[in-house]
Amino acid sequence: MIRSYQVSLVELPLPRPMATAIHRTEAVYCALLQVQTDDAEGQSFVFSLNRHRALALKPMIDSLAAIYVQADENAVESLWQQALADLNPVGTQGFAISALTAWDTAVWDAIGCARQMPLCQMFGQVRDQVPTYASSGLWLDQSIDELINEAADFAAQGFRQIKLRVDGDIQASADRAMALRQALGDSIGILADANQSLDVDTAIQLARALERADIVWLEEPVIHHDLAGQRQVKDSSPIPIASGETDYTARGLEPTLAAGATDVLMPDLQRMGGLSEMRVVSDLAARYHTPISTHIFTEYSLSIAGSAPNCISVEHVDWFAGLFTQPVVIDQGQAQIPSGPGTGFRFDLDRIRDGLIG
Ligand code: SMN
Ligand code: MG
Repeated sequence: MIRSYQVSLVELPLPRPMATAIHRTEAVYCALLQVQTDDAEGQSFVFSLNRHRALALKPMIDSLAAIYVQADENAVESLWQQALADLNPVGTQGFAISALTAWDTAVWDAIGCARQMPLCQMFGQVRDQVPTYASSGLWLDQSIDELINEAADFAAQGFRQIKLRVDGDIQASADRAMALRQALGDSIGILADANQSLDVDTAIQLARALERADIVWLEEPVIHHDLAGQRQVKDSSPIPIASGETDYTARGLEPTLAAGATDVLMPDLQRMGGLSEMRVVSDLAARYHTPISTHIFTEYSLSIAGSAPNCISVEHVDWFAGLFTQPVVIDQGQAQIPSGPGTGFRFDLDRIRDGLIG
């Protein structure tokens, strides 16, 4: 039975400020959840790029305690359904789903820890490593020299793919991609993320301009709900399109799949509602013959990547490494699926104390 829980709020400064077409921040602000069952402690976190909003995550998480505390943790999927119904009056998107993510992920972790088994194994392990790409860098505000230096650092850390942020300045974006290609040679994959900043015509032109740099994919070319527009970009694009990080729950991603609007679906753990729904959305994507690549949350997404046959890669951001006792292990471009119990990642409680904001 789930007996008790605690929420802690932690600020993690970024090594380099993030700058995409729509995001700017110098730190990430995390809400950590620890859940005690009779047999184990389960852990999880969700986050915001904005300090005030991270503080607002705590009451949302508290609001689900009435569903989870005193419940049998093994009923985790049924608890998910109950929590979703309970959240219905405030809407099943946004922070409501973030709070559900925190509970669902921590409860799964507790189940895995109690059984001394990695979640990936409980979910049906299909691989012990998965391709990954370096994503916490190559921001829009960096000079070409800075991009090249950072890309070389990523290659030295063992990455074989990196993600560049692009925008509607087609010439500049293509020049930056080409400069990376020339500096890195052909052995490194370059992905490009436009963060929904383009109109359809600009996206089609940018995709053509990026073709010369042999890009792996163009991510979120247009606003996420313009599925007809994104389908048009996909149909005229010489390079694959990836999207999905902005939508909530598998139901929220099904229209993207049904519209044939993406080549690769990128579910985000915090926007799915936790590991239960990450499994659901992986299966759903498989029914549409669409591969998935998980969005950020590298540590926790590895349990899904190791068990979903249609998962082709995980995005790697190092922002959350400071929460954990051990890092994600990257070897020759592959992230290693953890072999410890639960998610395989435990909070470094001493280190976390330094960043506590609530
Ligand atoms: C991104 C967006 C928001 C938070 C982190 C990262 C970005 C990505 O779109 O895909 O890396
Ligand atoms: Mg993105």
